[in-house]
Amino acid sequence: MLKFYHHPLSPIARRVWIALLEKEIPFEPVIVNPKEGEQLKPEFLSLNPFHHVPVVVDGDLRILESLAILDYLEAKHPSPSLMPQEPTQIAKMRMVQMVTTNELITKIPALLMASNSSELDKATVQQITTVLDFLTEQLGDSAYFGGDNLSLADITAGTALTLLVRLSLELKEHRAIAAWHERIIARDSWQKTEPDEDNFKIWKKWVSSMLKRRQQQMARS
Ligand SMILES: N[C@@H](CCC(=O)N[C@@H](CS)C(=O)NCC(=O)O)C(=O)O
Repeated sequence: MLKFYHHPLSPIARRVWIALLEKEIPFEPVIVNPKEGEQLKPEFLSLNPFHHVPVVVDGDLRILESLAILDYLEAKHPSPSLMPQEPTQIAKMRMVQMVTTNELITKIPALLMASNSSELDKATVQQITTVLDFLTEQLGDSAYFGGDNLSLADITAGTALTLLVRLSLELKEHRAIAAWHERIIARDSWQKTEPDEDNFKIWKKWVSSMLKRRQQQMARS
């Protein structure tokens, strides 16, 4: 059976978790707890030398990088499809995945360090607004980024947006995205993978202290 190395509070591993649930692929979960430094142990480093979850092991094949894993799952288990077939929709899907990954997830530290969105610096607010404007344009009048059905774009953008909203991001200026977000979080796969309040607080505290430690290390060097 496919082995899924992850941590339930990792927003990036959650992309793969949701795809596994949406496709109803049987898997064996293996929890790698970064709080205990488990991602740095030799056993895990032999799977991912960059010490990140998620990792998937399917038979002899080991795959790291969440987007590569999503592509593999789609190719190996094409039904139900999470990949549009039409060239324009494929391009849109990949753009949404990459913009979310490169332009939005990078803003998580700023949102974490601010107790609410009014404390954010102007450049961060502008960047998030630009991403939300872009997502609005890509969504258009569709229910999902890939058209009528959920796609890998919704999974990648949806796991990021859900987290940012929990960290106080407001979507009221982006009504189409707010409605799409409501649609996404109502799905079983989102409900089953959403951390409860206690675990969310633990994650926030842990990531904040890790970021503070990194800032101090950088200031010293
Ligand atoms: N580019 C990687 C990033 C994965 C990633 O950053 N995972 C984080 C959890 S969200 C992690 O494992 N951090 C632990 C560490 O870096 O030591 C992917 O898409 O799979």
